[in-house]
Amino acid sequence: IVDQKGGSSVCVNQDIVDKLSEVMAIHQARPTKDDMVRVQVYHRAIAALKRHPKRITNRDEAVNIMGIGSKTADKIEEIMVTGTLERLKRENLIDVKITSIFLGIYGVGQATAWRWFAMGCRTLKDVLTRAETKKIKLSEVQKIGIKYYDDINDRMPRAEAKEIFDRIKAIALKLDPKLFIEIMGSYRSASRGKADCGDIDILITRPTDDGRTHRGILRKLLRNLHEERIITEDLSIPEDLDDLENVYRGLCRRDEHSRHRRIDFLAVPWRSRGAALLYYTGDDIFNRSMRLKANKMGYSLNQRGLYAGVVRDPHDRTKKISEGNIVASEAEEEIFRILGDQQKYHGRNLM
Ligand code: DCP
Ligand code: MG
Ligand code: MN
Repeated sequence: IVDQKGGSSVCVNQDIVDKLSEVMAIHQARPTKDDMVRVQVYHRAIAALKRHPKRITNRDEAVNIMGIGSKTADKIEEIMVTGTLERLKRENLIDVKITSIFLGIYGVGQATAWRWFAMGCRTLKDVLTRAETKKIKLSEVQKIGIKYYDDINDRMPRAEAKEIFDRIKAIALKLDPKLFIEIMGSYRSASRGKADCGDIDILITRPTDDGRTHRGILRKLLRNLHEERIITEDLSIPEDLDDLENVYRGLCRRDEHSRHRRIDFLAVPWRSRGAALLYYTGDDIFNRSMRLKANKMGYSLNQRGLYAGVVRDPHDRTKKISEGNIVASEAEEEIFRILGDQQKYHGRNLM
């Protein structure tokens, strides 16, 4: 079973992490709401275990770790005592194994993977054959996802991410020397200490004190990167490339002998840079816990800023009745200060 995030760093409780990851993959492959909830539960527990510096020796130690509930602690105990989980021996894992192959295709989600499995597809070749006979309609993005399947599912050494980023940064600064361009994601987050990156995440913005913005820069930059053959494929191009706030996803490579790598650009208005830095550094578990903490304190946090006085529809928590007022967005430090001192635990270098 492939770990979708490819988390390769080894920790002192690695055997437990591995078994829990196997159970998580079972839920990940199946399309019910209940399975989706369980994926979150395991994802959180695994992240907490990876951060825990000491070897766990009994159930009590497990249950005392933030992010690990009593049912997960039971499972951890079972792994410690028996070396595995009864559940894993009982399961017929064929659907899990096959759908996890399909989920590795960029642009394929759980519903599609499941549908293809139910149609009888067992390999990528089966999918391509059915696409030829028009039984399956592949999107352009899914076609790219299959063509570069191995490259996209591989992780790159940090040094390669840095090399590609440095070239991009030089090109970007030629377009506008005042541009703020930084590499984010797993590369930036020091405490995560990963030796490799799943993709390259780049944040773009620009100070506005001279009355100018980064409007239009992303369009020019992408054109140059295509010309330089650094970007090789577009996966998602924003509707309006000239907006100040934009997300672009694509593939890139260092040179024609290198593998293709995933690359994301996030452009944000200068005033949102703190919230954007915070969000885009992650990881996703950390972000979720920060958002939860904000909600508990009566705030609302997203990649644009920290808001007070947001009123949500009690019947649909995703709907906002009132937008609230922005209380912090320009500096990461300010958001951390209001929400409490979490940066030490996360080990960031604040910008
Ligand atoms: N992010 C998030 N929630 C998501 C996806 C992303 O909060 N569902 C945020 C946190 C991530 C950042 O965006 O750190 C970048 O997303 P990536 O998917 O690129 O993840 P990482 O860079 O953290 O890991 P990887 O090395 O696998 O790219
Ligand atoms: Mg990343
Ligand atoms: Mn990314």
